[in-house]
Amino acid sequence: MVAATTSALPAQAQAVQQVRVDLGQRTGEFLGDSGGVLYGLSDEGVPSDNTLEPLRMHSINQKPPAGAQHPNGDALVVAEPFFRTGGEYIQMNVQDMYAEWPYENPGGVVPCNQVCFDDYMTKLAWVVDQASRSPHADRFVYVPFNEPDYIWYELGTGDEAAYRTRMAAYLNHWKQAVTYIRTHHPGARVMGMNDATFRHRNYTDFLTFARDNDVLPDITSWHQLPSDSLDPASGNYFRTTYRTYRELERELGISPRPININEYGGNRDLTVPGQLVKWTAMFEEAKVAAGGKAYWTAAGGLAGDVVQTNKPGAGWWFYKMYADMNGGQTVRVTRPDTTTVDAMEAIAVMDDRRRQARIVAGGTASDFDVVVDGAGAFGRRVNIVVSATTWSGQNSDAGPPEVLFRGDVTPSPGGRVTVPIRGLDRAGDGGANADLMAAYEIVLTPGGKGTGAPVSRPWRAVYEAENARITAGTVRTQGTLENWNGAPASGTKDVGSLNQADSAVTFDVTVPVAGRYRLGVMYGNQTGAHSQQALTVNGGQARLVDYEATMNWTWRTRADVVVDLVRGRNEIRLGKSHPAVGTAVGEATLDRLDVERVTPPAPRLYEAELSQTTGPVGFAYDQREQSGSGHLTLKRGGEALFVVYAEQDGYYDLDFRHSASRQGAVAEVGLDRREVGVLRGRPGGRFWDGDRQRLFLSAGVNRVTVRATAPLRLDRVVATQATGPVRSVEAEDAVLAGAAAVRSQVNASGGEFVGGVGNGAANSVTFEVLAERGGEHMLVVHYANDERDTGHPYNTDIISRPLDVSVNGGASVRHWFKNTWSWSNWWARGVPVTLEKGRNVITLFNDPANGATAPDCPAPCRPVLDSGWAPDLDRFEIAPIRIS
Ligand SMILES: [Ca+2]
Ligand SMILES: [Ca+2]
Ligand SMILES: [Ca+2]
Repeated sequence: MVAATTSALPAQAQAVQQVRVDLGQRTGEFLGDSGGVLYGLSDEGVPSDNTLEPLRMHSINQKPPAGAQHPNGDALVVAEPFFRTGGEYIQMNVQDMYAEWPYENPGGVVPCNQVCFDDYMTKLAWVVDQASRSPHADRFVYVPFNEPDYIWYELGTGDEAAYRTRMAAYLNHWKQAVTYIRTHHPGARVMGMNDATFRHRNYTDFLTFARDNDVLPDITSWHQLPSDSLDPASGNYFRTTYRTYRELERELGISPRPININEYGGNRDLTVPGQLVKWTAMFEEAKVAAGGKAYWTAAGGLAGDVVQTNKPGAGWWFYKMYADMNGGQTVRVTRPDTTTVDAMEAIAVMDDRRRQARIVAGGTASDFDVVVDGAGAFGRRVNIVVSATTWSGQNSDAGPPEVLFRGDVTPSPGGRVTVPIRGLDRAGDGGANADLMAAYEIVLTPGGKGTGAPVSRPWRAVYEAENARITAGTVRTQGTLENWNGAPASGTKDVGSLNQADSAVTFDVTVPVAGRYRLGVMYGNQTGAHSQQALTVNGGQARLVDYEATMNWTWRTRADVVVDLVRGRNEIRLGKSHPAVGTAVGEATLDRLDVERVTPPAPRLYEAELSQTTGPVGFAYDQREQSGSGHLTLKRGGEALFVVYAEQDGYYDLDFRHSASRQGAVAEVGLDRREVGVLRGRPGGRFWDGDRQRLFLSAGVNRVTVRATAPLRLDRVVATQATGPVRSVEAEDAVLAGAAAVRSQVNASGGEFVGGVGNGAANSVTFEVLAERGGEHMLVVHYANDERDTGHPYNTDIISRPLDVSVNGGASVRHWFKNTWSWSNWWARGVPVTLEKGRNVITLFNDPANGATAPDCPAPCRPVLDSGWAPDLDRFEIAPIRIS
């Protein structure tokens, strides 16, 4: 195996920039409330609870019940998953009752006139009626007007006379709306003024009026969207708008409101860890009580951070690093560059209870040192774990952050530790330097005890398509500081228009040894169906590489191909055609080629002391035999939550390392909040015992919990791929009823699928399963769904399709299947079913009678919330969730 093995921190150098962290200078409780999102949830289960709970999200912004603005994301619907996974409150943009963007103005004039406002009040009355009767009534926050500087009132005008007229109308309407809400929904919170851009003039007039008329917002909100939000020289720099706003409150004698920057970031920022750290660090420094990613593309995926429904992108792992700071106190961070737009940022916390310091830094292509003062608090030896998550494309999943260094260091006599952050040890383009698109996490704990194996990683290289040899193709620049709402691209560029017979991109790839390598082609495919390119390695046998459809040309995913390479230089060509295989179907844009040495799948290790905990849990760092730097001491009711990553749907062995003084069951093991087993104490033996659970995990993230029923110590969990009794059934082999019919599709398993399911229980798919034992099983549904609404200026308006699942004729359970971008993209989603021992009959359908409706909603609105159709069904896998 060729690997980059690290047993020491990289050498320190004189010339690199330094970010300083002083663990002795506390700046307040870590809030961690900026992981919110606009339309990040679209349906029950989309995205999955697994992707929500570990992020400890504070607030989200969704449409009011039955709103016409988007086909999904109804606040009442997503309230259930959001609140059960720990969310605090949901904002509703009342005007999202309207269908158009910008919102249709029923009066036809600016500012909104009486016709307009009367119509608005019918909408507001509906929203208040629905929200106030919800079991979550106290957790909805009203946003009466959205971007009034732009919509209906156009308060952003530079014409002072027009401004005064418009602002007077707006303030009058604000007062009436807020009064209505507070009268009819006592205790409800109101947020405003929610301008697209913060303006001193507008907020001065708004706050003065609101103070004098007793209609102050409970939460103040505005948006920070363009890159100048990150520019110290700009009036729109967030640190400036924040300071201006707080000064305004003081001048006006208004008590400090919580602030929610409920839309932040452009497309070039979203999904990119190195950009996300810049935004969240500013918000955390200001102790902004909440912030949310903007909605530029598609609903139901946390603004691109969740791929499909349960797979994490790199951005998801960034927000997990951020959430893991929860419980700490922020400490002083001194940035190396406070004057340049888009410069690096960092957040740092000290957590006395856990005895951990956590730092997340990044967003720079220049190497840097993290200089930590106050590290003497951890003792004479400090354990350091450095890991990184870097951009994985908008629609391809990312594994857990890669550990770059793990080991003990000795602080200087003054308590200083310097952690050099260099490249990700990748060959090829730019890999030697710190990664601009990456966020780096540094965790400090007491060292000196425990065992940590040196870090071993497969050899990797990255090659930008725009730097390769290009024939009949066009290099395009994507998201940049100036083009802030362009999609991000690796190196800001990609290669498109590869649609001529001789179009090709040829990479010169140099590898250290001959052998098998995985090529990760980062591409975009807006053709709506699978497309292809002809691949040759060193002029050898050609083959066609298949590319799933993506949302558009710049919404990238990764196609993996395994090839044999020779030692030294290799020529890898991706072209439109090749004499041996003919012309490829369709076309694709190319952003980057990742090259990775194929190594055997390695177990993944999760240290308990780095897990998320609740209840009576202590952190100990005193056992010489422990793995990592420490372990947990759980008392009855204490819980550790591990985010366990699975490359694919399938069985994994989970090995729990623990110790207890009591014989027998000492803890419950949970998978995705279902109990699946117990840990047993074996006192008198070795200090650390092991228990193994073989569980069926879902591709992406899984929540594995250990909840103590008696005191125990918990050291770590190791997950290793395993095998088990997975049964597979092609949908076309099932019993079809009614309109359900077999159809052909080249990318479907077996070349066929079943369509026409839906619009009544009679149109169904039924198949039998023999279960060796009764209990919970996972039903993995392979499906396609490209239903969309009529379109939207900046969103794809995708629609999730429901499937009613009935076992042995019992009551059906409804699950939602997210849009797959194309009718030929076959994705998989596992849903739990309970089977009896022996023969079981599973029936799938979509009965619209099982869908939610809102028959009395005021037009334009959506009286029927769910699609009447089921997704197209390709095949199913059925597997017991746990096998002993
Ligand atoms: Ca590129
Ligand atoms: Ca441990
Ligand atoms: Ca099939």
